[in-house]
Amino acid sequence: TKAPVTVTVTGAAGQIGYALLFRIASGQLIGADTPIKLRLLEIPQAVKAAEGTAMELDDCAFPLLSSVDVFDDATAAFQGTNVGLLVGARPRTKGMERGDLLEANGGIFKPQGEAINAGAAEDVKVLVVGNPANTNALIAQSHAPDVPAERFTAMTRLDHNRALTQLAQKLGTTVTDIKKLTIWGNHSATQYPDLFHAEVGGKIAAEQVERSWLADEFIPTVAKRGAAIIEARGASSAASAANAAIDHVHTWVNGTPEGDWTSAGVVSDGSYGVPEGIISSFPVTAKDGRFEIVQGLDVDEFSRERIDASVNELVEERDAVRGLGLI
Ligand code: NAX
Repeated sequence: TKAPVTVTVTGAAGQIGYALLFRIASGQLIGADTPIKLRLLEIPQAVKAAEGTAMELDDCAFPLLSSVDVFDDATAAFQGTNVGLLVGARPRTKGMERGDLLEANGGIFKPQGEAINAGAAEDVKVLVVGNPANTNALIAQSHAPDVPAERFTAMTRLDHNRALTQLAQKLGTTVTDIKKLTIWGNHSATQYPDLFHAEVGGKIAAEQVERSWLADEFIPTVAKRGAAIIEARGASSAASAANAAIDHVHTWVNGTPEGDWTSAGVVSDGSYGVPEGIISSFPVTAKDGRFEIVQGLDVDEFSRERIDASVNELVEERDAVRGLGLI
């Protein structure tokens, strides 16, 4: 077996945490030959519940699980972390303005960024799941000046996976036949799932569906799927979000297959006119533990408009957190 990987999960007592931790401990995050040391971070009121989950993890006797520790202090929780899964966040409650939401999350992601900067392992990789994920990732990243910015990412893999299945069901095929699908922009209702580069059976997906389906059904269904899940389940996506977090990190560590890519929120290098420094979803490949933005794709007017709309929202969020002194 390989050297153990230390994984810190925040919001460990939440519903995504409960769906995520057992899969990490069973070896699905990194690989079946890598032992895991789990460090769980919660707020003081939820530490007892996190300890309960830790007891259940013990009771699974997972062969790969070397240790489980529970913390209510970020600096301690991120000591030696190789993979940080930042799931805990402040949800928007009734009557809350966007500024209040960003400020409350600044109070979470600033100290977590500082803690990662202070104590995480040299090779730390961070995935932010907690919403607003892209901007929370930007806040954490800006408080970790000693960590390469590219190690901070935001999750759009759930949107990517949702889009794969919607398309597969439409074409009566399977998700494994679909390559090169992309989610662009923000993990929000403005996101743009792109079928103009996606291939199904080697042919462009957008050419295999009616334009009206693409514009009026596919895009809104993917973008509003989170709300549809809440409507149906009475609770927000949890197991599917945990699954996407597993996929994101597994791909980051183990790479994308030749001839395919995935979607992730990564720091923009200015590609495709996305302002440098914001954390936006792009088509990305992964190799040797690094994400790279796929270059050189043609972006037609239909896509341009939608990418710009979502990127503009990210720029507004960045400006708002800048105005609040959070970055
Ligand atoms: P829950 O409310 O069930 O759990 C959140 C947990 O985070 C709670 O146990 C809370 O005590 C903890 N927490 C709050 N502040 C913390 C802090 N400073 N340090 C450590 N823990 C803290 O939410 P859950 O359903 O698990 O969702 C978690 C986050 O994921 C939410 O922000 C949610 O909006 C976001 N999502 C993101 C998705 C994505 O695709 N990027 C999809 C799923 C999900 O909606």
